[in-house]
Amino acid sequence: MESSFVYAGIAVAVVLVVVIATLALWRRSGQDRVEPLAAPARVEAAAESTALLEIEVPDPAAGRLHRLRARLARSNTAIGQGLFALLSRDSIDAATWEEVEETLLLADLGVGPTNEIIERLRTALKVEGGARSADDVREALRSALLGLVDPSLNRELVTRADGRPAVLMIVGVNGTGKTTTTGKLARLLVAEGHSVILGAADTFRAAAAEQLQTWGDRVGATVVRGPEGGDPAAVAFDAVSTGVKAGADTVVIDTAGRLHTKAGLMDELDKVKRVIEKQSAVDEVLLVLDATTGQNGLVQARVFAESVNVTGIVLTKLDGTARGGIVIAVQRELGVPVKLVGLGEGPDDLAPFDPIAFIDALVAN
Ligand SMILES: Nc1nc2c(ncn2[C@@H]2O[C@H](COP(=O)(O)OP(=O)(O)OP(=O)(O)O)[C@@H](O)[C@H]2O)c(=O)[nH]1
Ligand SMILES: [Mg+2]
Repeated sequence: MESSFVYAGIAVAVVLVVVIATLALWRRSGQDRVEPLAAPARVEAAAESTALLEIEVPDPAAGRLHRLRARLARSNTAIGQGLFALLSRDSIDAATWEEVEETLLLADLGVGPTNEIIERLRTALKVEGGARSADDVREALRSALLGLVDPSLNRELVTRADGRPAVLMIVGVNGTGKTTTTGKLARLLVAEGHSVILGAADTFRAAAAEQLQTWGDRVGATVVRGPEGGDPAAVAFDAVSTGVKAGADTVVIDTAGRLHTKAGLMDELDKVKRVIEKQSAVDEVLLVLDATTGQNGLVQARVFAESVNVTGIVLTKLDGTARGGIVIAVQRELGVPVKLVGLGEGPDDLAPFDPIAFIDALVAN
């Protein structure tokens, strides 16, 4: 009898211990669920970094065009001055015309435009008693070049749309300056009062999203990223829906320039575009070309134009070449206008392309 009391006591004690232990464990795990330790640390870190990060105010577009004109002129003096010297000779003989042709070809104008310019110059400078003033020569050169660069083309970028963000895709082969252009463009848009979302759809390279994040942080533009090696179309889609939810003005999508194969890259760009189009039109596809690559850039342009509907060209590194003729050649090749030009590595070294300022810089004294 007595021993059964002892057994019952032990049983009650065991049950009590088990119940208490279970309760204690449940409370602890409950706390873990409600208060993940990392969260407050992350919030603090974010607050700290926001406080440290000073948002920059980029230069307005108008001011920078004026500032960059000098640089544009510098990079192109070789063409302008070379032609001017040739055409100012006392007599322009066949050998001189050949030199003119060579100068134009070396400036990456391409064969067709070169022949056209020579025709125009021959007509404009024909005889007139041999008296060609410096102004006559400059004016003939200016109007021949201006005719080819076609000032009548619409170069306006679509950066706002009705009731949704405008969507811009930045495409091109690796190293041409896509990410840099995306960052500079974000600054240009912020300077004009747009709210901007950036999409890091180059998931091919580890550092790509980080590079874009740095640009975004500097001007306070949200950057939508995905996992490395993830689906670029999914990142682009997320960026656009983030833009829609936030009521942003413009979404700019940076894409990869390098894949295992060229066909793979074109398929991917096509897919990115189609996936975006499930929720929004794509307003601009801007092809980024490196001006220093000359004729090679034209080959690239042709390949891209066959795969995606290119709406504008961004010609980067115009500061690093005396071959500004690519502006004319690439427009001719694609029938698509140059809309922006890159004139340096500085954050505000991107300018809307102004054909008249460009040609004036080319033939300036
Ligand atoms: N001088 C000069 N350099 C430029 C210009 N635009 C871009 N660059 C430089 O070109 C290099 C490549 O630029 P990125 O923007 O990384 O090129 P990307 O096309 O994104 O390259 P991938 O992501 O590898 O395909 C960088 O060192 C830029 O600073 C320009 O207008 N002038
Ligand atoms: Mg890039």
